[in-house]
Amino acid sequence: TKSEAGIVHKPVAQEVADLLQSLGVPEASWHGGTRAARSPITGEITAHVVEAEASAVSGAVARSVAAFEAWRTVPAPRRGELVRLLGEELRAHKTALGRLVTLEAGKIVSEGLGEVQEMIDICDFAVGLSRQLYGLTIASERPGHRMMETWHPVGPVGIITAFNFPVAVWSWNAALALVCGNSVLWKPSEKTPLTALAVQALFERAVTAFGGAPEGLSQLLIGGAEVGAALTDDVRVPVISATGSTRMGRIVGERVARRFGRSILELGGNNAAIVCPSADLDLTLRGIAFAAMGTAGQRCTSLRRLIVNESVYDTLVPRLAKAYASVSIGDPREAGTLIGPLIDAEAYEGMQKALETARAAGGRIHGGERVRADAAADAYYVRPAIVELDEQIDVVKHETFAPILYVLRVGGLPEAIKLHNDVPQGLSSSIFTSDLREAETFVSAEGSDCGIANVNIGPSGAEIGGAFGGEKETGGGRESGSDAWKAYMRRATNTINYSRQLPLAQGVSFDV
Ligand code: UN1
Repeated sequence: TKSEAGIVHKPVAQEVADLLQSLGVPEASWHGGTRAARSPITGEITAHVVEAEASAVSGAVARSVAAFEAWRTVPAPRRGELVRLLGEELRAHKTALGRLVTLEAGKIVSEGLGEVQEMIDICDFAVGLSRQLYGLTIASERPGHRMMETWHPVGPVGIITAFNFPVAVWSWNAALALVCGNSVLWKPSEKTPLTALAVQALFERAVTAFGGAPEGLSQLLIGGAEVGAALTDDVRVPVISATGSTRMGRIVGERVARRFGRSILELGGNNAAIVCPSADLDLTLRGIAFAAMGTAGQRCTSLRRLIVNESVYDTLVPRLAKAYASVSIGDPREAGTLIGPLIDAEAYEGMQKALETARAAGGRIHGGERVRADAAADAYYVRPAIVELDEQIDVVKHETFAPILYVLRVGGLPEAIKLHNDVPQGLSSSIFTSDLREAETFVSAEGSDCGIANVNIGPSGAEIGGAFGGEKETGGGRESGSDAWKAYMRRATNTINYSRQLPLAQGVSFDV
């Protein structure tokens, strides 16, 4: 197909097939199956993937338990070596896997590559971590006693991921879980099975380079909600990490809690930026543009609410509207494109519905219309939308997974922070200011109530080194860096008596 820029692209389905082959994905897994895989670039079907039945989950979990029982005895630094080799495979296949992310999720080329880079980064992090699974030594109140804290592998970890980061989210969980001594079971989004198959193939290559690992150490479960439910309900899976909508997370969280499992939930965000009078407006504009329009507004960290001080509103918002009007929307394979397609028709309809609601409530809308419908009837490209509102109406409090930026005008910082925190979600946030007092207030206990709070950068595009996740309806989970690894292990407190006496704690006497 010939693009607007005159570049001739291979047909999407052909390129997908070539990439799957080059990544070593067995053709039997994506040819002749029951689940159609699509590309949002054209909306066309690219492959037919073989699915797992919900009834197959139990057997997969049994294999995962067996793999865990062997893997947990492998020294952690040696486990790290497998993850290092996975990182090597990802480095070697970065271009191909990044391209597949572009074809299957619709990300622009640099973001597809960036997602694979994020996987490489977490592998590096996990390799270092494999020698740093530190516990504490604790002073005992009893003579001749020592207390310590030991971190042990916990068991199979279930990983449920979303379409928008079809491969990176698995890696944040899997790289940590594996060095922590666990096995993993992955249920990818129904919208992105092909990238999952590719990652599984790369994992298998790493296992071969490693000299073999327990069978079933990392398994892929492609299927619908029933497969996710079977995984979620299985008592042999002590940890379920789920990324996606709050609606999904509420179901998963409740089901896991019912059997006293642990869940790591990474759910909806409704991320805001506050723009203060002293903000560097050039930088602010660029920060907002990437965070709000990048990835076509389909990151959980995407900027959705802009809270602008009245003194800069009339300078900033028209400039922003201009940037929105001229941003390049199109085929994400093309070099100049910044905004690729929405994932599907449902995403498009959700966006239009939110815009209609905002319009009816008096919102002033810039952009938001469908574009390129003639070039690709089954693909959904939109111009990102700005919606100026007088107050934070109900629709603003919901996460619409599309590029809509609601803009609100405020007086001082206290009013801005109040509005900022007045939504059910609590993932990411940011403030643009050159005033130290404002910046520090925003990141203080009285400031942003989110898991991520940034100064002079937008809310999206976090590095892997920090713990990633958020509060309230975002679910409270933390993945990736810092000490997020602790959620993938069980903690044992050990008291060791090296004396010949048996003193009891709290001075209790019990002489028999
Ligand atoms: C997501 O959208 O699910 O901070 C994760 C970011 C990325 C991760 C987004 N590192 O935007």
